[in-house]
Amino acid sequence: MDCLFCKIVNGEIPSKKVLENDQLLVFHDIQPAAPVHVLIIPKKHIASMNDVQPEDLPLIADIHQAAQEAARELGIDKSGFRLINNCGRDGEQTVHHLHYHLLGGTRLGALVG
Ligand code: IU
Repeated sequence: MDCLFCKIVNGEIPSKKVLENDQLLVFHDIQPAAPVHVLIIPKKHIASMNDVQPEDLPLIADIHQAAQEAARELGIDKSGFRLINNCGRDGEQTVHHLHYHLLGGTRLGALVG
């Protein structure tokens, strides 16, 4: 499959890894939008949040746990962070392999409100 993040999972494309287990990979975004910007991805190819099936839901819980662990590892757990999923065209999703952006290291500003 011609998926960039599957190639990162397979090691065909190198990445700067933060955490890895059997199900998930956390690595630094190549174009950081904040002082800390990593991506949390399932190793399983799921195209977008719209494609998450009921049997994938444990993975979504694992992603939240990985976000906590990565935040601790990267020293942003106390100051706080933002976890974002972009889905589909209007969500500006550019890589069609489910991923969550973990951003922090500065005051990020309000998105709403
Ligand atoms: P998006 O949510 O699909 O818009 O985010 C894709 C992200 O993947 C974006 O922040 C890119 O900088 C990032 N990325 C990457 O880390 N490595 C790559 O080789 C490519 C994109 I292409």
